[in-house]
Amino acid sequence: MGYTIAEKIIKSHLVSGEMTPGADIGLKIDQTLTQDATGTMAYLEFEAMGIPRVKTERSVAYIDHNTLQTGFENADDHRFIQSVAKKHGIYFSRPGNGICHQIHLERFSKPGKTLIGSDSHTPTCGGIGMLAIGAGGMDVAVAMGGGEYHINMPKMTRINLTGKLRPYVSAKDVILEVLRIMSVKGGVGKIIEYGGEGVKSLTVPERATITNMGAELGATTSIFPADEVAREFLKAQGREEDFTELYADDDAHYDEIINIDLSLLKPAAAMPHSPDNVKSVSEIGPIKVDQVLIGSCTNSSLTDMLKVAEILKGKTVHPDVSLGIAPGSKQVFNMLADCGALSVLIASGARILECACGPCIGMGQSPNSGGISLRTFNRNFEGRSGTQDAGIYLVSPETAAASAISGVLTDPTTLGGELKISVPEKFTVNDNMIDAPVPESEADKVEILRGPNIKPFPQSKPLDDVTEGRAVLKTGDNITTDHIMPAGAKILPYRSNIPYLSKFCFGSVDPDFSERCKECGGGFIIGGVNYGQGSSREHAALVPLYLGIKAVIVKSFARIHKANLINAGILPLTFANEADYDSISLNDELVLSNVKSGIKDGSIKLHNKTTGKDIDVVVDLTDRQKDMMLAGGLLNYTKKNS
Ligand code: MIC
Ligand code: SF4
Repeated sequence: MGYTIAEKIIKSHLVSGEMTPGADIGLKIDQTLTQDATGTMAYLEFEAMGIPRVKTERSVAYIDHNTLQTGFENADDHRFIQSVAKKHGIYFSRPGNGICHQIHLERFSKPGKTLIGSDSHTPTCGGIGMLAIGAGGMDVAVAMGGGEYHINMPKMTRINLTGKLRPYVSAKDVILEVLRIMSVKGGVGKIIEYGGEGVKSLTVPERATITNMGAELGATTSIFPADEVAREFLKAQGREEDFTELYADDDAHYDEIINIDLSLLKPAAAMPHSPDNVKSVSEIGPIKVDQVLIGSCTNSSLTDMLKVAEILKGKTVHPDVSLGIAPGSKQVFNMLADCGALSVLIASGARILECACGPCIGMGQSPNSGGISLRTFNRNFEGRSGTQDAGIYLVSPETAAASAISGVLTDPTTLGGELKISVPEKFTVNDNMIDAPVPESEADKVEILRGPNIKPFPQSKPLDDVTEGRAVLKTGDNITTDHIMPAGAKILPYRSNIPYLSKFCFGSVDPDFSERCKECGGGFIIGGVNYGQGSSREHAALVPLYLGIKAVIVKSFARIHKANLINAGILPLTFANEADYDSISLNDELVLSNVKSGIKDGSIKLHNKTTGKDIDVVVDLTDRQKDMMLAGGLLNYTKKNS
């Protein structure tokens, strides 16, 4: 039997384990990326490992998230990351150069290679045939040090694309359709591969929009074949030598097949407050819009921006709408300026934002109270925009631009005609904002610049065999890491200060959580299905660790968060019988007995002292994860084994 694209890459990078679905596999990692909101912690962890030089083919540190500098904290973190990068062999993309995923795709992506990044949208580079996976910062630190990256061998889903998108229907509408079909938990434990005749009609940036938002499916990653279109993209970037052809074998086996006819798709929107709450724009109707934002790692390519400029040409943004546009990279920004499209955007009244994540992570541009904001981004979780009662709709650049002019949600296909843009054959290549590290022989001379905001991160200890505590929180389903550890302009500057961050943990779910943990000396969190979906931020594990959380007991977990809990030495448990979720209430006193042998055997007894009930909980860990839990987390495990 033949192999899928992902299986081919896994096979050529397999260091340990067997390629059977669910089994633990260790992969050799060729490239890593970090961004600044997760990077400071990842590099502190890398330093703690004591390895002088990264062992990957290419590691890049980007500054793109924390670029609103309202105090010294962010700038200090940037300096810290810059100095660590210089010393330890990491390329450094300076603030202003753009969003990590967009730049990585343009300048460093290579079909057939492996990439892990401390950001959940790392699968963007799957658009060119890389196996690109989002991970916790500690996993990235280990990979930089030459260690394997472990995942459970995913199942393979094939999405067959036929036909061709109609004018004004966009790659974003394709992934919104996939989200509608599969839901935010439909991709858990799977790699989503795209294939079929329809693939040829999609450019690499369009493919990258689709793989980027595969993160919202909960998928391990998404990937497209590396075909002639991929070769052309690399050639346009002056990197044709980085091309390798990569297709699935004709007789490759897929566990699931989904067919999508591109020609039937309509412009769509994900309605508040979940990326899978998808309807067609025409079905939702012409709701009044207060804000439109175009950009983010999902939709900020030159193609996206040129389409927007074409729609805005000669028009003025509606008086009741604020339109913000953030090109994804300096390359995109430069080329927009050179071809005159930037002038069109400015003339329309758009507020041009710097090339960065910006409003996508709540760094500015929060909507008005109860405002409706259309965004070309990938997440619309409640409160993420910085305005708790705002309603965020995720749409394509075409829908965003058409609605910015009309002031109401507008189906762009009603504009009629063709949407003609011309993308140059050669991109403008200027890597002057990417600094190379110093040679190893000069590393000693580089001083690490540590600002006062950088505090030591919490160290975990092995769990006691009898672990007691209260249920300090009980949540519902689909809790995101934005709920656990919110982002936004006010809190993000403290990503390297866990004690300060801890005050905001679960703030929007239960404002007393942090205080309660302090009073009770920590305890247990009880949750529903898909607990920890969304961002890869390991702070959503490190902060609970700091607050004394010993175990999280839920109906099911999202992949990256579960790995982050294990890395932090917090026990991830699931109910053997989901109905038992109802038998635990807030503040109940719980006891886990036989923890150590239970970790080895896969099941632990949970006793609810308050109600007297015994509950079976499952410890679903690979052998390596069991050893990690027994050692007290990844850093202790790595120290023990090196
Ligand atoms: C996000 O989109 O939520 C982020 C900010 O990019 C995160 C990483 C973070 O929290 O720093 C992600 O997606 O992993
Ligand atoms: Fe940045 Fe938003 Fe992309 Fe996250 S999803 S990397 S915050 S642009």
